[in-house]
Amino acid sequence: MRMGGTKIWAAMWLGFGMLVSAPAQAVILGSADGSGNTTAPTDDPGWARIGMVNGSTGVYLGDGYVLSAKHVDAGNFTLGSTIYSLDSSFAPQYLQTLPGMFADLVIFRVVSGPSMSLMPIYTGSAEAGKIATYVGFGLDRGTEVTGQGWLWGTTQTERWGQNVIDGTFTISDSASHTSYESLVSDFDRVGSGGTGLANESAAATGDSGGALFIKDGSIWKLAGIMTAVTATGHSYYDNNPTLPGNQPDNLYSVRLSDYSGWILTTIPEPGSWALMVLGSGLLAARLFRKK
Ligand SMILES: [Ca+2]
Ligand SMILES: [Ca+2]
Repeated sequence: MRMGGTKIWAAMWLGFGMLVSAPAQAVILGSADGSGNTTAPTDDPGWARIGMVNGSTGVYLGDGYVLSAKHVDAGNFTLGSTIYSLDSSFAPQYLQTLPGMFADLVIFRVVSGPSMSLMPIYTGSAEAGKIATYVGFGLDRGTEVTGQGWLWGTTQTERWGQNVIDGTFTISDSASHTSYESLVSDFDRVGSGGTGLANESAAATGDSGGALFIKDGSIWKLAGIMTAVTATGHSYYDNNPTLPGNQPDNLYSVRLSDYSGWILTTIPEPGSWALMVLGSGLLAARLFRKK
């Protein structure tokens, strides 16, 4: 764990003001006592690919490559009970989205990474309305704030939760040189007339770099990397008790469909990904023409 992590966060995220001001963490559950979902779900999107890096989360893509958030950055990667060393022969890769601006993503490689099939990346544009399964190693749920939600706890656990993808949002902050498209999920209340899913979830510190999976037909794909939440220290389904109704906190994840071309070309010898590279190359070309 690097002590600088917190500082980097503050510098990067305070600039987002009211909308996006804090890092994402362990998945916070809005149901029951919040301590569940610490083993793979029955329909497993990739539980065993989720590990820890620099005190936060990363996703093992296969072939030794790990995808995480830029503000988490590269480091030794713990997957299961094994610590895999950062491979210094492969420079960590970052994606410039505009001149001097970067997506909150990093790809790095570890030494002797486990053999695992390459994780498919979602390349479509129909994320909105789909149910996402989120997996991360962030802080656990803490003390309840009556009628609003929960404070964050102090321990970290791998946990999964779900939420509907409400839409997209452009995150842009010149102070942190960050600009990228995100997928947004709000933290709806579970029960008591709320519309939250049974496993409705938010995220907390330490979930940054964690996975947003969606099922595309019968295939689980990685569609997002958790990066930011509305506010630090709590997950609220109603962050404004003086206004009628619920004003939920949001969770933001990098929208990988916009950057799949970069991911697939950054990883050498993609082999089974060859066909996908062709398709996403077109996407990347379109993206650059727009700028
Ligand atoms: Ca929701
Ligand atoms: Ca309210």
